Amino acid sequence: MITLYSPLHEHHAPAFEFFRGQRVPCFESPARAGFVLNELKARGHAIRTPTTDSHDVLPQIHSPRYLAFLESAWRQWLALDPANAAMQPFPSVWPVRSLRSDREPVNFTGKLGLYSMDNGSPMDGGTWAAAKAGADAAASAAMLLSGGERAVFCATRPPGHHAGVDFMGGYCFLNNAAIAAQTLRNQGCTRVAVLDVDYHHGNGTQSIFYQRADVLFVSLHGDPRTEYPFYLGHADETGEGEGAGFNLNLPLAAGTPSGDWFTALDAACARIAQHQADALVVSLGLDTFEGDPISTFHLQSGDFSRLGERLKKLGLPTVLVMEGGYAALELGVNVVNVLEGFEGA
Ligand code: OKP
Ligand code: ZN
Repeated sequence: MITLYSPLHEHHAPAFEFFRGQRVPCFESPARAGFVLNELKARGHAIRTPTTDSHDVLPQIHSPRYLAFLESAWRQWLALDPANAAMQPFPSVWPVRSLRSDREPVNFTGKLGLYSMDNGSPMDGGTWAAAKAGADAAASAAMLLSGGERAVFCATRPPGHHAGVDFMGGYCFLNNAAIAAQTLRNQGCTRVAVLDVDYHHGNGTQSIFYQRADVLFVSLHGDPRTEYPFYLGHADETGEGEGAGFNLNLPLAAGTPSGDWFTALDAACARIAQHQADALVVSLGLDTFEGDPISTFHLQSGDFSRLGERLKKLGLPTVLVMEGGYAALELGVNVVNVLEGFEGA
C-alpha cells in the first residue's frame, strides 16, 4: 500500500513537555516518523508526498477562529518578545464551567487556553506547517481511495485524534482522521466509519461527528476513569440527535490482556460491518504496544500484523492515519507489521 509522508513534520520539534511537574523531552518526537520511514524503506514500501491541499476541507472540521489562531500562534508568540523564539508557549488558564468561551481574549495566553484542552500540546515555529502537512496527507489519502486505491497509510505526526472543532490537545492540532473522513464524504461516499485503535480515546474525532449519522465513530481505548483524556470515552456515549447510535466506545481497563483487546476489536468491527460504510478511516495509534512508555496495554509486535489482517477483513477502502505510539525504536516495525498484515490477508 502507498504511504504518504511529508518531511515538513521535522519542523515540529518542541524541546520539552511537562510530566509529573518536570520538564521532560517530548514523547511525541520527529524521531518517531524517522523510524517509521526507515522501516518502510527497508521493507520495500512505496512512499509518496501528499498532493492534495486540505485548505477547503479544514473549515468543514475546524472553526475559522481556531484555524486563524493556530496558523498565527507562533507569530503572535514572537510578537510578544523576540526572546520567545527560544521558549515554548504553554496555556495556564482555561474557560472551564461558568467561564465564557464565546469571547476570544486579546491576550495571547488567554487565546492559548481558549483553544487548548490541556498543557500537553507543545508548539514551536514549525507546528502549523507540520500539522497542515498531516492534514494534506489525510486529504490526499482520501482522494487516492476515490481514485480506486484499496488502502493508503499516512505516516503523519503530530497526531490528530484529540483535536476538536476548536481546540488542540494531547499533542494534536488538526484532526487528520476527521479530515480524511470528511474528504471521503465530499468525494461521494455516503457512509464512512472511523475506527480508533489508539490507546487513548479519540475525544476530538468523537466530538466532531457526535451529532452525525453519516460518520460512525468506534473506539477501543484505556478506560477514561483512569486514562487520558479522562473526560470523554465512556461506554454510555452513543451519539446524539441525528448521530444517536452512531458512536461506540469500548473502554478497556488499564492493563487489559491482548486477548481481550482483540475480542473488543471484533465487537468494533461487527458494528462497522453493520454500518455498511463505503470507506474506513483507521486512527492507527501504536501505543497499545507492551513497551509503550505512557500506556498499559500489552500488544506485542506480532499482534500488529494480526490487527492489519483484521482490518483488511472489513473489505473496505481504507485510510490508515498514524496517531500515537511512543516506543520510538519499535514504532517502525509495529506500523509496518500492520500494513503488511493488511496486505497479506
Ligand atoms: C496522545 B495520543 C503528560 C503526557 C501525557 C497525554 C497523552 C497524549 C496521548 N504531559 N499526555 O493519543 O497518543
Ligand atoms: Zn495515544
